[in-house]
Order: sequence, then structure tokens, then C-alpha cells
Amino acid sequence: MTDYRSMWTELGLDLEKHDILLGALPGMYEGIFLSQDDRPEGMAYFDFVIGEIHGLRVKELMDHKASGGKVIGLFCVFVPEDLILAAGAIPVGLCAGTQFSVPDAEEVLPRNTCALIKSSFGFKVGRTCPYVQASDFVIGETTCDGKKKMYEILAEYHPTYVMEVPNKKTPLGRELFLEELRSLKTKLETETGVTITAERLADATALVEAKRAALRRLHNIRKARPVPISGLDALLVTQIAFYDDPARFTEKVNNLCDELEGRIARGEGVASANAPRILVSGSPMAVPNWKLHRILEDSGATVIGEESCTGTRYFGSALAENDGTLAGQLKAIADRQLETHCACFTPNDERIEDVLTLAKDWQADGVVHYTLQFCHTFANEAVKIERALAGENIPLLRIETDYSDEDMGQIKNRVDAFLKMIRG
Ligand code: BJ8
Repeated sequence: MTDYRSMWTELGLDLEKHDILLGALPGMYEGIFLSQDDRPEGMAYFDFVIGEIHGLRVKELMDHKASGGKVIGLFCVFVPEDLILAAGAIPVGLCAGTQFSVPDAEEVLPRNTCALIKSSFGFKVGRTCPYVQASDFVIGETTCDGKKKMYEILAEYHPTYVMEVPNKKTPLGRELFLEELRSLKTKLETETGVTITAERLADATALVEAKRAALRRLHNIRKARPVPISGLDALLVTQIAFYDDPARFTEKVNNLCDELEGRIARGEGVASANAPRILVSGSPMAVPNWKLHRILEDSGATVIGEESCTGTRYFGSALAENDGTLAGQLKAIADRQLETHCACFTPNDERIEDVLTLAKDWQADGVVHYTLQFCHTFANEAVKIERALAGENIPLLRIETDYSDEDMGQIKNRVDAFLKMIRG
């Protein structure tokens, strides 16, 4: 195995702490993923990527920097990867999914902040994420209040640029967002020294759209009964989309989909045809947050979709036809990004429609609404989602949790009761 210690030292990681973090991953991964029955062979690539989570990909980023390129860290799907790629930079979703970094964050941030915010901030102050260390700057966004305020403090530790995302998708809100993309383009050009031309942007968009299309293909495959891939594996693929090389990732997802379509043709699945089919909806699950999927699937359910930013909100919409000019492309990208129905918007009825459509079209027997503790936007929106699903006789279980393992037994009991009710 390659020794990356000199690279991690160069990145200023706290090696002692980082060793503890990486030391815990293989055992956890083996217990959750490698122990599953009937895994598709195509998952081997994604296992490899996780095995190299702070190694090979970080090395690729460092090589890119050594040849004069920039690396830019992201926290939210509203920031368009195409614009960053068009500037010759590499976008990476930052580590934000583990309890490990939360105590470091709580030295600075209030404890009653959502785990995703604390985890990402803790990775920076604790110097345990090579991606944020490798990034030339990070791009935050004005989505929820917790994130907005965290970025102000983060800027004391790392170069931080914040783009504005409107709260409403009115014509004025759309114009504001388009203007923000223009400003982001200028910022990227200044930082990279690369002019974003119509041709460069079209090439970058083709790369991003191919990735999104591959993820949609995988998502559509999960309509099958029996489903040919576990929810855990499908979630893992989406999580890896945020930091892997986009062209290589797309090829591997399409290879996996070829294999899964073969399974469907042969009537093969990973779970029995009678396993309750569960749609998960709510807050994103950044790697390595596998807690809810693990509980659901260990309890005998199959997760058939994620209405989440580590799910359909990331890849659900495709870029509309446009005139190919820079202005036309930017407008199309702005419109595509605003198809992300995040709970930070008001009103956000499109998300409720999305949950209903997914639950019906993917034949979900129930929906589990997942909210990270202290995430007020998703917690409040769950009220309307529950009402809408009740109108269609689709049961909903609300889970509010954080990244710790302390409540796993309690969640498992509630999940068991929910599945029993569905089976009954
Ligand atoms: S587009 S969901 S990635 S903001 S869970 S930090 S909302 S308190 S992550 Fe998100 Fe962009 Fe929206 Fe998606 Fe705040 Fe809630 Fe925490 Fe959240």
C-alpha cells in the first residue's frame, strides 16, 4: 500500500488524529458494506475508492496543483461544478459526515448546531481532512442560517468565498442567482488565470451532465422489483460522486448499471421481492454517514431511493437546451441549479411533489424522513411532507438524529415497529 504520510505532512494534517480516523474506517466499512450478500461486482471500484479515501484522489489533486491548477472545496450542491471545471480547477465535496470531527468543532461552534456543519468545520480546525487542506479556497453559500454563520468563522481559518442563494424562486430570486453565477465566474477567472469561454464551459457541462445522467440511470434501475442493488451501495456511489474524477466515475457507474440491468433481466435482486421498499427523504448524508441506511437494511428493508442532496436533489434535473453562448449557458446552469428543491426555499412545494412522485413511481411501501438534529428547515418541512403522504396513504416515519451511535438502538426499535406495521 502506498505511503501517503509525506503528502499528509505537507498538507499540514494532524497525523496522530488522522491516523485514528483512518484506522477506524476499514473495520467499519467491512462490517457495513463488505458483509452484504449478493453485491454487484461493479462495486469493487467504489470499495477501492473508499480504501483510498485520503490517498490516491488527494494525490491526484496535489499533482493537479503541482502543474498549476487549483482545487476548490464545496459544501453544497448549489455551487455548479461545471463553472469550476471550466476554469481548469477541480471541485471537491468536503468531508462532513462523521462524529469524529464534531468535538473539534464544538470547541468553537455552539453544540446545538447540525452535525453536518459541525463535522465540516471540525475537519478544518482539527486538520483531519486532506481535501480542505488541499483546497485553494472553499465556496460556501447562503442556504441555512447555521451554514451562513459557520462560513464567517471558517474564513478565519481558510480562504472562503460565499455565494448568495436566494430564499425564493421568484423572477427576482432567479435574477439574483444568475448574477451570483456571473460573480462566481469572475472570481474563478481571477483565482485561476483562466478565461471561461463558451467552449470551455460547454465541455465542462458535458462532463457534469454525463455524471448526472449516469447517477439518474442508477436511480431508475432501483425501480426494479426485486431491486438489484442495496440502498447502502447506491448511497455510497452518490457520495463518491462529490470527489472522484468525473469522467472515470461516470464510466464506472455506467459499467455498474450494465451489470445491474443484466441482473434485472435475470430477475435477480439483493433482497427478497417482499422486503419493504423504503424511500429516504431529507437532510444529505455525507460520507461516511451510513447510519440510517444500515439500520433500515439490517432490519430487513430495502432502500430504493434518496430524496436528498446525496440523491435525487443532486442529479435529478438535466441542463435545458440553450443557444450555446456564454450567457445562454449560464442561464441554463442557473435554472438547473434552482431545480434543487432544498428546504431552505420558501415556499418549497416542488420538494413535496418530488417526494410523492418518487414514493409512487418507485413503489415505496413507506418513507423515512431523515432530519439532522437542529436542522430547522428540514424538520419543519417534514410536517407538510407527512400530510401530503398521508393523503396518499403512504406511511411516514420521522427520524431526527446526529452522527453519534448513541441512539442507534432506539432508532432500530422505531424502524422495526414501522416495518412491522408496513408488513402487517
Ligand atoms: S441544497 S440540503 S447541500 S443546503 S442539514 S447544513 S440545511 S442545518 S446541508 Fe444542504 Fe445545499 Fe440545501 Fe442540499 Fe443546514 Fe440542515 Fe445542516 Fe444542511
